[in-house]
Amino acid sequence: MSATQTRSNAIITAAKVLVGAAVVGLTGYAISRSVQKKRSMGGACCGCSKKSSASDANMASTSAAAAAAGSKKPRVVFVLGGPGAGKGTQCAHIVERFGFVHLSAGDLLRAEREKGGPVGEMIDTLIREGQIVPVKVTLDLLRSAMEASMAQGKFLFLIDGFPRNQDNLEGWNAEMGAFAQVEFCLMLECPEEVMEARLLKRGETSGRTDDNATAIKKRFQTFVQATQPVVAQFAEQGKVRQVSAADSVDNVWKQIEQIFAAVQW
Ligand code: UP5
Ligand code: MG
Repeated sequence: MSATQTRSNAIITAAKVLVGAAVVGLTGYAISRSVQKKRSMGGACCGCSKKSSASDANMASTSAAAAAAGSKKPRVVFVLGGPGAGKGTQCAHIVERFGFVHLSAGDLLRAEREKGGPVGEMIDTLIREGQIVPVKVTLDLLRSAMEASMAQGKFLFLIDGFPRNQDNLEGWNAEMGAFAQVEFCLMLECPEEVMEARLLKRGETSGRTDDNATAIKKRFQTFVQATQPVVAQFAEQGKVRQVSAADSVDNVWKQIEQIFAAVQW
């Protein structure tokens, strides 16, 4: 193993320990809130006969978020597709035409990386390697951004580039499942050679640390191994709307516009 790889592994391990500690801290916080709430209700969970349990902790944090935003549920469309499929490009059109809030998980992570520290270093390393950041980090960023928009009365969200693997999906379901309504997953289907050409072209000016031939290959591998199985699960539930994304921006948009226009937002 090279010195660079050893250092990268050490950063990832240290940051995962930190993220793990944060999870324990947050879970403890949620449990203590849950216990306090139940104590004030005489030990019953909600006035029903169900016994209180620590496993209600997730529900406690979820319902706290829901209460903070009032009773209206956010409606979410996940936008998935390989690296360079055009997720960000098409999300901009959807925002303009249908008034969604666009949250790119990758953009949120890149902004968080700029804050530095061990978590920033972990994000930096994982993005360069085309690997997926632990769900706790991404979900905290997504939830904060959603809550900020909901406080302004915005309830329609495009979540771009998430969930990317099983860990992401399970984290979302546990933390947000009861809080947000997932309408469908928009899947941008595009051959690798088309995506690669787009990303290499963009890499000439983007400054993105993962827009180079080596990182692009790793991103493709991660997409096939980790993200496509998640899309397959949405498909089993009849929740995938697929478009062919290899065409021009305008022609891809025409397909997407029809899909969104068919829904009452
Ligand atoms: N372009 C777009 N559409 C075109 C078209 N129809 N015809 C011709 N050109 C087109 O487009 C890419 C380029 O192609 C642009 O130059 C565009 O003009 C052109 P873009 O719209 O940016 O495509 P997009 O699919 O958004 O590509 P992006 O590179 O953003 O996809 P990734 O999924 O790789 O990137 P993301 O930012 O989502 O994630 C980056 C990394 O963050 C991940 O690899 C991972 O390490 C990490 N991450 C997580 O760990 N967890 C998450 O939940 C999310 C990200
Ligand atoms: Mg993008």
